[in-house]
Amino acid sequence: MAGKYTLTIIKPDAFGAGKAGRILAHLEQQGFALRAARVMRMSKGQAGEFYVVHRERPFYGELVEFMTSGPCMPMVLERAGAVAALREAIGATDPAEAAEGTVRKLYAESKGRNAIHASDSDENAEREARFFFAETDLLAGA
Ligand code: 3AN
Repeated sequence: MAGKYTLTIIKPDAFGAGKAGRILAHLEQQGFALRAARVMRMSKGQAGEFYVVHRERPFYGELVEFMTSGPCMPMVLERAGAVAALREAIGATDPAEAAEGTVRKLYAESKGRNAIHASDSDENAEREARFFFAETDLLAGA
């Protein structure tokens, strides 16, 4: 996986507002290819485990509540230098600080309801892709 792939999630705010197609089109225009996708509503247990690195942070409970509040859309995307390229394409965590033309500037509401997740390292991209997808899903997209 290293280098070419990253994991993104269109979060419940953006998915529920019907922005998933526009966000995917935006990313495809920036050279990302869709390799795996699903639509699901995360359980509290799944969201808690996915964000376990944040469990000591004051917003952890709010984050788990939000991520389980409706359907979301995890996807594996492929591009050269995928992790760094997607972090740049989504913009800063707080949409008020996100650069013009980034997904969060265009589609996010707030620091908590910020439209999209993107892995922050190759190691986490691999862990997160395997969290949502089976080996056969990943091979099918390769
Ligand atoms: P990013 O998503 O840009 O990597 P992180 O890793 O600092 O940001 O935070 C993970 C997630 O936690 C964010 N996407 C956001 O949904 C949520 N979050 C971060 N900071 C806050 C905050 N101050 N209040 C509420 N939610 C937050």
